[in-house]
Amino acid sequence: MAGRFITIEGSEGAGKTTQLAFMRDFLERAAYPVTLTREPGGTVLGEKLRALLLAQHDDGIALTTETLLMFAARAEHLAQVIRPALAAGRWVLCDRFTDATYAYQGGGRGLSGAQIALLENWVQGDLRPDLTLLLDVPVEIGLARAGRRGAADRFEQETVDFFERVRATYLDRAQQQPERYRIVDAARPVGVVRADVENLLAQWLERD
Ligand code: T5A
Repeated sequence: MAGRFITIEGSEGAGKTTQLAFMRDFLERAAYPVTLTREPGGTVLGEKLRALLLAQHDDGIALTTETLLMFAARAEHLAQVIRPALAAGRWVLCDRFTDATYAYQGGGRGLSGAQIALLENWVQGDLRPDLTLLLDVPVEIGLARAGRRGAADRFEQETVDFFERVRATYLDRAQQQPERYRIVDAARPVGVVRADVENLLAQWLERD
């Protein structure tokens, strides 16, 4: 039986990595085989591309280059990790995926959705996540959380307006695709968010 592909999204400091670890524990307790991974990254080459994407560059990175590097990392991730795991019946939990490209390179930086869709169709074929959890948090709360972690990467140095556009794009996509998306209010304490996420997963498993 083919596995399931679940992604988690949200702007900076929403708590994706924290909740993903709880989701893995929840699914493993229910005896599902889980592969936990992230984007950009998840493979040896992808992690190198991630380092390039998050680092500061004196001359910046052109938007086309940034987008193609995200999809290059994604193509490798799909080939090396995601497709083999799904084919083996594993449940893939991925920290960000192509919705992040729509939110950051699209909403944040202004690349058209049509151009992103071209790359999405080329790189992914018809593969899309089965379920996407959007951890929604006001920008200032998320940035304050991320800021407590240490030096800001290239994306974290963007303006509040940029992250407002990222958040609005995520919410818009979630409203347009209610079958795939679940929105979680991630401004609440970790344990409360965790309980919500686990309830949503349990409901989704029942109807799956
Ligand atoms: N990107 C990515 C693109 O531009 N395009 C793309 O296509 C893709 C795939 C790296 C960057 O790449 C960009 C977007 C990103 O800027 P990333 O590493 O996933 O991607 O990005 P970050 O959002 O920077 O990851 P963070 O680690 O900041 O955020 P998380 O994972 O959402 O948050 P987490 O769990 O690490 O928590 C952050 C801090 O908050 C605390 C945690 O303990 C931690 O200290 N925390 C809470 N505190 C209070 N209440 C809660 N409910 C909390 N939940 C967590």
